[in-house]
This record gives sequence, structure tokens and C-alpha cells, in this order.
Amino acid sequence: MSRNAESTAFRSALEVVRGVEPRVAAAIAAELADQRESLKLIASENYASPATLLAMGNWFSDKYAEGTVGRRFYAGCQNVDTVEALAAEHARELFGASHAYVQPHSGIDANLVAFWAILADRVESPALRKAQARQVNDLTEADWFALRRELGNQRMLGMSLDAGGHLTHGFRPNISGKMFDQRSYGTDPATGLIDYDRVAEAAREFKPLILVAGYSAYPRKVNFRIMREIADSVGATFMVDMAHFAGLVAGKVFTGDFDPVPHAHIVTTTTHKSLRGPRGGMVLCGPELADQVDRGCPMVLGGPLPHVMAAKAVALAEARRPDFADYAQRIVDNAQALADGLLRRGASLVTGGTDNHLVLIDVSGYGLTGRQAEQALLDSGIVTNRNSVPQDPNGAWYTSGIRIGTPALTTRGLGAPEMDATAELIHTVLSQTTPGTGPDGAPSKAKYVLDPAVAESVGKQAADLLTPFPLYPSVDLG
Ligand code: DSN
Repeated sequence: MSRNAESTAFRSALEVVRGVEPRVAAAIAAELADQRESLKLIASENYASPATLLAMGNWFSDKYAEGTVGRRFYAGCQNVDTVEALAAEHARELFGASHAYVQPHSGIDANLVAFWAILADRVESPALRKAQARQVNDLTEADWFALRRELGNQRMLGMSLDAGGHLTHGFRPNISGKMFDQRSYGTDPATGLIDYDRVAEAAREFKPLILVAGYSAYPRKVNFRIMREIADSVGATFMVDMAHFAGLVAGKVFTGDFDPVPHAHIVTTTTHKSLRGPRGGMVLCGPELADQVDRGCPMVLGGPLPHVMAAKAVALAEARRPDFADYAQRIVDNAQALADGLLRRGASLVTGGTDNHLVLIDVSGYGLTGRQAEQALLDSGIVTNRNSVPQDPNGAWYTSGIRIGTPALTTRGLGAPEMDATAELIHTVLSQTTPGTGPDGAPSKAKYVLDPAVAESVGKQAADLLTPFPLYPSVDLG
């Protein structure tokens, strides 16, 4: 694709938008400028390709398509069928899954679809069976009451939030923590690693319906073969949320015991993180759960977003190309170079390093909270997010950690030398930031002191680091 075509496409799109609401066109252009200038280390973000972005801006957005391919609740879905079937085919081929459902709008939606599918498949409820068999009119009020009682209060065992699990894996503030009787497994306090014996013990004691693996802030691989054995030993359905590391699975960096697809009964993911697609979700499963999963819309989800499914098809096609495997490997190489650079400069890392795309710095070693560190880094042109560390004394708001990840900078082309330079910039900011005080002079978990000259100098160095690696080089907005 020529640079001219991509520049023309985006320029023309902006010109059309500008004609109606110039402030929106300006904000879109400003977002590109901001992204180009910042050292983006948010582990869950990336840069989708121009083809993926352009596949979303069209009239597919106008179409309702509840149901699934070939079985819609609306007429005229033949073109939506084409893109949904293509996206699902690419997903099946890419991940070696027998079934793919590409409608979820986000990771949370994908997890809700999976939860529903598991409940509907596993819970012994005569009323639910009647409802499933579309004998809804035969159900009495007492049946509906029994159905709600039987579906509720089922058990889920997932990784705790402060150990790196995700809030949809049963964390109380999320709906999953209210739908399910939930318990969590943590990590070994000495190593920061998952202790599979402890997970097995928790599973034996709790006997969950669902065992969930997957994380958003655990910097290591998970052995899914062992987790499946644990699930099988207690009759649990094994679900993996691979949202963070789907790109590493797609790129065959995570294989064998570390590839969730052959081991899990059901796998959920987002499509926009290391997988580098549009913002959205997806579910993969075997034939046993496929029918229930396909009921996702309208059972759980609002109307599908056909324009996003079109973009998923494009991004998944990109991920099937050989160069995606090279990209996935470079993500991990870069994360390890970043971790090594930080360790050499004296930073404390949860688990002592990484074997995936993310690094979790325990900033209490610098005398800071995660919130202070996050803001000081942001002042210096480095975009990260604060995150709990295991047994975090500062809770989920202030935290003691900074999570950093390499999918986005790897897409720009940065490599090991730039990761070492990035480690130096992060260390400089964190070691020169001190905790501040509140208006009453008391220690504050949010305020901090950083010499603006240091922030400015680091910001300039960060910008210089990015100069040889332009973002969207094919897109010139003029
Ligand atoms: N919010 C995503 C993340 O940053 O990890 C997960 O949902």
C-alpha cells in the first residue's frame, strides 16, 4: 500500500469530519500528534495498522446484526455475515481453535459471554434446561425463581487482583465478584510466582465451577497444562483470559504448556492489546460450548459492531503473516531488555524480571507510591500506569507499582538499545522524585516533588529516542 493512499485516506476522512464538527477533527489529529510524541509504555495498548483503522470507518456501523452468521434477527446481513465469518475463520486458523466468536465489544463482554456459556452448560437446573429448549412459556414463576437461585452463587476461583489477576475474574467491585461465590489464588510471597500446589489446594477446598487463569499484571508465563490438570481434578471448567498475551500466543512465542488454546475449555481475549487489532473482544472454544457462546448476542451483548468485526478480520489476517511472529518475539525481547536495564540500575521488579510483554516495578524501593511515580513519569513524557503489587500496602488506588509493557514501542520499531535508554530515563525520574506533603504538611500518597528541569530534560531525551521510529510513517496529515 502506498504512503500516498494512506495519507490521502486519513486526510480526506478528517476533511469530511471537519466540515461538520471541526473540533472533533482537531481532537482526532491531536490524538495522533500526542501518540507520536509520547513514550507509550502502557502494557495493554498498541497501535493498530492503518488498514485495521480504516476498516472501522464505514457503513457497517449502520447495520444491526443480532444473532450469528446465517441466523440473524434482522434482514440484509449478508455482508456482515461475510466479515464476521472471515474474522472467525482467521481466528480459528491463527489460534488452532475449533470455534471462534468475534462479536464481544470488549474483554469484559467476552468474559461475560464465557461465564454465561459455562453456567448454561454446567448448572444442573431443570428450569434452565426448559428455558434452553425454548419452552419458556412452560416455566412457572416458581421455575424462574429456582432458575435464578440455581444459577446464582456458583463458584469461581481466579487469580487475585493484587497478584496480577483481572477485575473480571471475580474481584468484588466487578459484576463477576457479585455473580459468583469467588475465591482467589495469589502468588508465592518469596518469589512472586504462581504456586501451582497452592492453586490445587485451593481448588480442592473450594471446588469451583470455573477455574480462571490469565492476568493483566503478572510478568511471567502460566503453565496451562498444569492448570487444566487442577481443573480436571475437581471437575471445574477451565477458562483462560489471554487478553494481555494473545499476541504472544498468535506469534507462537507461547507454545506447548504455555499456549492456553489446547488446554482450556474456553479462552477469552481482547483484540487490541498485544494482538494489535481494533478495540474489542473474542471467545474461542471447542464444540461443547460453541452453541452457548454463539448465543452471546442478544443473550449477553448488545448489537454486534460489524465495522469492528471487519477490522478484526483485517487485524487477524495481519497476525497470520510470518512477520507477526517476529513482532511477537521482539515484544518479549524488548521487555527483557527493559527489565535487565532496570535491574542493573537497582530497581526492584516483581518476580525479578519478565518472560512476557510486561514488567512490574515495585516503586516502594524508590520511596514512592505508584501514583506519585506514574505522575512524575508522565511529567517527563513517559506514559505508564500505576498498578498494585502482591500484598500491596497502598491498596488499589495509590498502589506501590508501575506496570510497563512493550507491545506499542515494539510496533514503532524500538529495540534493545532503546529499551536500555528507556530504563535509564525511568530510573532517572524515579530516583529524583521524592514524596510530597499535603496542605497540612502531612505525608501525601499522591503529591511528589520532581525538579521541572529533570522532567524537561528526560522528556526531551524521550522525544529524541522516538525520532528515528516515527509512528504511522505512512500517514502525513499535512
Ligand atoms: N484495562 C486493561 C489493562 O490495562 O490491563 C485490562 O482490562
